[in-house]
Amino acid sequence: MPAFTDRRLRRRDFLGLGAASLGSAWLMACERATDSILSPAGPGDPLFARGGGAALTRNPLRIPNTVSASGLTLTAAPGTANLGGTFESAALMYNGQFPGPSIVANSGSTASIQFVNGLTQQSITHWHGMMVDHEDDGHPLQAVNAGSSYNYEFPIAQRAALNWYHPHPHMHTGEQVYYGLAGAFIVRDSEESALQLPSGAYEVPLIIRDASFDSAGNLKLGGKSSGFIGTDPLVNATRTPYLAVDRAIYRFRILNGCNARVMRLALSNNASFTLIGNDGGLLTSSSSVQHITMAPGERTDVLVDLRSLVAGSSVMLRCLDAGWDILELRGTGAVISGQAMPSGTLSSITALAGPATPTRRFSFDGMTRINGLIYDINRTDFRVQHGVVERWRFVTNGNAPHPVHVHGASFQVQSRTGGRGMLYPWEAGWKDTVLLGDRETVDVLIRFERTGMYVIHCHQLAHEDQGMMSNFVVE
Ligand SMILES: [Cu+2]
Repeated sequence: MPAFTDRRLRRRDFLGLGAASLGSAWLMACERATDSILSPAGPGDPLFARGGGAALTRNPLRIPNTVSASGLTLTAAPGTANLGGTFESAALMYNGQFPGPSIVANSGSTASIQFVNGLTQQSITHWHGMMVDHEDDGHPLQAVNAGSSYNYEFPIAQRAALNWYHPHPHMHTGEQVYYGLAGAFIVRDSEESALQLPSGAYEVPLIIRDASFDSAGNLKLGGKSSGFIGTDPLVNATRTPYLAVDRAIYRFRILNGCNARVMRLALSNNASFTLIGNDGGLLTSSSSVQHITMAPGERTDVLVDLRSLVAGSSVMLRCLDAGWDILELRGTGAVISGQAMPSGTLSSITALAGPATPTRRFSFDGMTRINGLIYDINRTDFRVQHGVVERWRFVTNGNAPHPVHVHGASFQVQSRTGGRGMLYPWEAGWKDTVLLGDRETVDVLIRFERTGMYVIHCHQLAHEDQGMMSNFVVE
């Protein structure tokens, strides 16, 4: 068993003065929140009153600010989040922001991040999609108590991609993510920058998720074992958002940040997305897709050509399955020149060569088990040799969707039989999360380069919290 305590000890050293230096605000919030992980957000305050049936007023899309991965302190704590316009909610936030700040790092650099747990329960941060050693992965065993902290330091040793960060304490991931703890972790490299993709105001992260609200407008988490399905969409924690867009090509970095909902995204004018990347970064070439299915945890990288969108016209980003207009793209009419859609090869991806028959089989059973076992944080369920390509087969006996997520390595999806019976363009290249539907069998090839304990789990967060997770050791 690797040693976990080292970094927490260093953290406690920090914490001795850390609790004081954090100021009294979150500590007071913690004290108030005796029955809940949330501090009360003043539901009696008229500010929070929300009349039903009000005309739909759209709010400017919130764009999280960016921070460096070097020397970052990331504090999770209760607070009050503005959800656009007059919408406010009690929330859990990283550095007082919902979503958390977008962490940006170059491939080849080093991340040094101090996580401070200002919640009232255990937490730890997982860097979803980041290829890091065990100690930096945010394994549930590394969860730190309220008021404690954890030091991360790891090399950014991977290609450009949109990754993300969120809590990973056993049995509490769902509620902590739901109430606001999530943010983008963007890795850049020279291969990507050479493509001169839209940047600055024309590269927009979209963390899309669902939510429900109580009568005071506060986030409300209902449902348990079957998973949470919310009544409304949130994009970057903005309710009914719009984005003012120029006559330009936009690069949208999309994350499905829902606890359980699978989304099928499309544009209201029936235009296509130009798909250029997914979980693990750029695809080998772009492709036009009219809709994209994304399960919780999955990412896509798309270009949308809005060069003909005149002032006063709008295009809606929609979720077809929910029947939602998620985001209004509202034309300013300003013409931007000098952009071009990429053509030809975006990136070269070496196909993994591995066995034709499964090395291992994982059955995602019901809402709580993998291969018949409920997660035991102290149990190692299997061992994998590093540097060896294995074929993993994912099956289910029902209760899908089960978005299967593996820590410690990316994989390449080989096949889907049964159910939808096919692979989609956004499932090419490198993935770390793949959607397993009812009656489906999905095969992936995977190779681990780092040793240590990691987890495989369902990213339907109620399933994960109820035990649909498994420890394995790469040796
Ligand atoms: Cu599941």
